[in-house]
Amino acid sequence: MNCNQLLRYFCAYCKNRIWRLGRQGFKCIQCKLLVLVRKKSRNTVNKPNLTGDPNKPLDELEPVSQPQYSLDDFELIRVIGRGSYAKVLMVELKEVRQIYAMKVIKKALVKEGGNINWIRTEKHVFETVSNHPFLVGLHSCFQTPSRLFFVIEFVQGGDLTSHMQRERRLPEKHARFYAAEISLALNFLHGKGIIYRDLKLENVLLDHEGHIKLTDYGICKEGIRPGDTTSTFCGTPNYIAPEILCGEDYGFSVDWWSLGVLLYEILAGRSPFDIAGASENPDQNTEDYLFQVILKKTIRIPRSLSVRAANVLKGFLNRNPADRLGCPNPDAFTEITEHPFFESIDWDMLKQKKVIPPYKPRLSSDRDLANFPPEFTNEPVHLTPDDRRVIEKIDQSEFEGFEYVNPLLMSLEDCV
Ligand code: AFU
Repeated sequence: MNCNQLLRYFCAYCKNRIWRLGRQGFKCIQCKLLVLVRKKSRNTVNKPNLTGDPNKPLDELEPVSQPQYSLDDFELIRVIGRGSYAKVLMVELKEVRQIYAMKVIKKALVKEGGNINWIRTEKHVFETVSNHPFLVGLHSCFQTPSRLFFVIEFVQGGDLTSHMQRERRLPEKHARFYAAEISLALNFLHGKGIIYRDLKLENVLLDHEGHIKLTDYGICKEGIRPGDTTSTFCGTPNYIAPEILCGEDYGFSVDWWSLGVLLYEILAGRSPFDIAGASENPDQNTEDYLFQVILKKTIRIPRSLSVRAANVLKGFLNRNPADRLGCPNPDAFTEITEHPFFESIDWDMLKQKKVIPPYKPRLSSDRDLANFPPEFTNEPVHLTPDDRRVIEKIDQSEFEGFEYVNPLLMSLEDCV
């Protein structure tokens, strides 16, 4: 694939110029209606210009096979994260020397539970949210006999865990900015019928300017209409809402609880469920004990916080989801935007990324290591060679159609 293969395309419906790369079908950004493909190159351009002729005929269009990436297209640079099922690498797409994050999942592990739906969900959520300013977008997907690969836009500033390790706690003004951008991201997901279910410091990334981007859609729940509920027990212990712990059906409310926990953490410099001295007492170090604390212990708000901050925390950390800030009715988001804590936020400006972030990550180059967790920076990056006996047991039909390329993400900024 080559970035000089940018051709001229126009949406047959709204006549707007659209962009694509290689030989892939394309969706119009303006009306989001049509997927177009064209048989042959007419104008090969090096720099996109937006003044194409919208009246060019579309008669040369025909469906073509998707272009595909493979592991050979990437240089693996280093490990940046590791979860139970996946490893996340920093990689470079060699041809355009562009840095990406690559989530690598072993098919053998995916299949262990007999359920590969979460992979479909992760991919589908990526497709749904790519191009939202505060949600990490997908570049492409491909597979080898042993593994699945998600190539994800690289977010350069690292995550909020590392930021908090440097800062300990944030001034209310900074915390307000992050909480407000996260709220917009959550509200967008909810509007798409998606419960995020994994909001935590580690999943909040900062871009080069300091705007937030949420990542990791592996445990999202899709297809939730207002008022719908689900019941799977999942999440990261410290952030799990009481209604999940109680085994009750739950809805979007769980994400606002997690935002409460996260906002508490960045304002107070510790979790609302930390117990002083717990580390010395083994009984207080268990997950069960933590769950009891989440369910029952009175949450103490540090006196140093303003009344407004204390109130917004109490609002999100309300154990009754029906009374929780942002939850009671379908239009509950205005309850958040109109909360006194957010009074100084211009939500329209914020949505357009026009509010200047309180902190700009320091980056010397796009391979800068400053924001990397030290435990990973020395870890060698390589994928173990495929083992025939393992691969033979994999039902490859489960992964058919996993390949994907997102033409919108690849278009302008990455290819000029
Ligand atoms: C899907 C889980 C994690 C991810 C995707 C990302 C991602 C990204 C940059 C980073 C992650 C990044 C950059 C620097 C540091 C870190 C992450 C610091 C220590 C872990 C993360 N499922 N990851 N761009 N797109 N980390 N904690 O999407």
